[in-house]
Amino acid sequence: MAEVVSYRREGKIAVITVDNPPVNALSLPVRAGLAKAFTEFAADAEAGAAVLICAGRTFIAGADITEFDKPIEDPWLPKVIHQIEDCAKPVVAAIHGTALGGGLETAMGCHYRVAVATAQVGLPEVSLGLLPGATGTQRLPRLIGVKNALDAMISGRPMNAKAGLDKGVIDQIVDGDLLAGAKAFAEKLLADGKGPRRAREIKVDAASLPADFFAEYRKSIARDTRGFFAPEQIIKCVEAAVSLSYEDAVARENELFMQCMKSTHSKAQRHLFFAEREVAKIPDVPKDTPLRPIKQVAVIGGGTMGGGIAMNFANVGIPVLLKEITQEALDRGMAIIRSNYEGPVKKGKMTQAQMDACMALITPTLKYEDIANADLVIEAVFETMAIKKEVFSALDAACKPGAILASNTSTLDIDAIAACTKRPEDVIGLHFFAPANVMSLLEIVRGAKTSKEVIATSMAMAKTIRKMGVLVRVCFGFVGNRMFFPYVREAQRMMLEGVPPERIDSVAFAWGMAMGPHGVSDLSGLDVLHKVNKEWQEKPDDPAYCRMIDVLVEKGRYGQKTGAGIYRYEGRNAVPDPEVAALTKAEAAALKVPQLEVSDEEIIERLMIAMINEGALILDEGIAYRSSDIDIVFCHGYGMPRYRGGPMMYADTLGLDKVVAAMEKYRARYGDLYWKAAPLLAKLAQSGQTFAQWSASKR
Ligand code: 3H9
Repeated sequence: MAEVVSYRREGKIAVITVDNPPVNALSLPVRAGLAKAFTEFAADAEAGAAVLICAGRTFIAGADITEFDKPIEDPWLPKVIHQIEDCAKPVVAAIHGTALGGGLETAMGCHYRVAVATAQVGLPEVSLGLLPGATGTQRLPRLIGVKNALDAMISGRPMNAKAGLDKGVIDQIVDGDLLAGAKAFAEKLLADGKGPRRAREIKVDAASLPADFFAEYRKSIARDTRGFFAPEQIIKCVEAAVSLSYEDAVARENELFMQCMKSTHSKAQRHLFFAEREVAKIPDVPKDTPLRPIKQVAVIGGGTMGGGIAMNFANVGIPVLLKEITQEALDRGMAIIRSNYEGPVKKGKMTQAQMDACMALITPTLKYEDIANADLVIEAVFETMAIKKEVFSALDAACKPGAILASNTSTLDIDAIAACTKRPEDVIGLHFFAPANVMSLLEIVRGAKTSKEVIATSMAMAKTIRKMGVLVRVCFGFVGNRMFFPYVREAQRMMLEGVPPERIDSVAFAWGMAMGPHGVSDLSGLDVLHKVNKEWQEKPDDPAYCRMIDVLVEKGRYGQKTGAGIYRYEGRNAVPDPEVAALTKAEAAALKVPQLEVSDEEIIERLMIAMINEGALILDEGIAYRSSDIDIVFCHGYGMPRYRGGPMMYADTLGLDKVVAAMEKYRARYGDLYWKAAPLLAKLAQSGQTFAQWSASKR
């Protein structure tokens, strides 16, 4: 096997190169290789200084995340970093690409750091449910100050080389060849008689911190980090940096890192990291499938959804035509888009010039002839099959051969839509989530006849517009909504059983959901859910099924948009409504629904397990390819917290035997209709497997 770390000397400068594709992660051979190379450097009397550099596309991008599920093997990273720092001769890190996590920690163990202008440096461990556990929590505050370091580690956001230079983590930006620049830097150190400069010896600037600094800092991040375990551990490490000796603080960092690494949160977040990369791999659509160029897009329907979809393309510089039926609707649509852009401009997140450039890329039109040249057309009209079919017939007539014809339907049969064109191979579902310009999920629905080229192009297009594209197959509601319905069903049923909706929502919120099921129902529109249920041909034969949605819709309570739904709204504030409580009580009596004492644990159990069982059916039917794809759908589209890893990962964490036992418990209470374990779930529970293992076995 080729050496992943090599040592050579060029004149007085030792060049230590890490070459471990794809991202030079610090796997055991790299750590061992670094330890060996720096031992060689220490012993090499001809070498006055060393440059640590990486081959390939990036400097070390972090610890090897795949190793965190296995026992730790020596040499552990902090040991290697201390060995580098303890070198008696100066060491310069030469950074390109992304020096992240353990990569930046290694660079901070070096005595000096130079970088090309395009490099990025950061400690993103928090997004994996971890903390920088190789002395990063101690070195970064020493180099850039406590507040800057906390901001960098709590957000996980990398900084560019210029920001790194300004803050003090980078010493020089190199123009031109990195190795030549780093060697010149090292030679100058030698010429100037400068030796090692150790970050650990810098004193943390604690004196300038107000007495209540950490308490205030905790408050300032509380909303954004709600429920997550790692951010608090990062703060504890920085408190240790301020109050303990370097050695004691590093020991504390190590202890807290281990707690993070073993936490279910980190396992879930690491699972999502790999899931988000795996999702792009489609077994029957090879990587080299030809892609169709997408240079002009058209969106049919200028409502809130259509406008949001159009913005995604304008944001990345792709011209979009927005087609409506009347001038009035078109003007309204363009006005909504304009006001959507004005928000970020006011907040300083976008410049006026950027907004103008985006607006200039969106062209309103009333004519189908204008879209003849579009490479991709996305229909976002009313969610009714008859209207969709009409639009697709018109598209078939108007669009050039090879154009991709997509529907933004959230539930309807893509094959039926495709069948009214002469080119079903060019038809696909692109299900955006509201608000379409904000939510990161894109369900890509392949029809029975959708071509591989169209699938591959759609997956690539998702990446271009910075969405997480998840490929699914046709069924009512696809993956997300099909699993969301049982979740709402249970929330609705518990309401009839006498559990106040606000309690169900607050328990779901405390579990980590961005919003409880009733709040979401009101936000999506009870009228929308009501209509979906009406169109659903296989709706469960159960008079209590989502009954309160129907009752409230009959009373004109559509949710937030009418100021009343399951809640009453004071502005955007949801307020429990005694009228709804009375209506629910009467309805429960009429339906003879027994009133129950339901514990918080049961609320979560019923909401989640109802979803998980549907997920198992979806996997068995091949609607989703692997369980981690489902997890992405819920973490990107339905406000599930990343530290749960998604519904299927949550099931795996609970243990599928426990999930089946819970199903049996409710089956005994409610019968077979909803609570019969899906065959795949039962099978895996019996064989002691997880959804993740089952998915991996299909590879
Ligand atoms: C850490 O450092 C802990 C320490 O503080 C303490 C230790 C004691 N390990 O994303 P891409 C794989 S925690 C293993 O598609 P890009 C990835 O799965 C770590 N594998 O490329 C993919 O594999 P495949 C802190 C990794 O160009 C392939 O590399 N560091 C790792 O879009 C290409 O990845 C981070 O959190 C890894 N660390 O983006 C950085 N990283 O081809 C994590 C990547 O089989 N990494 N892979 O699907 C990233 O953010 C991005 O990968 C990066 C490149 C920006 C580097």
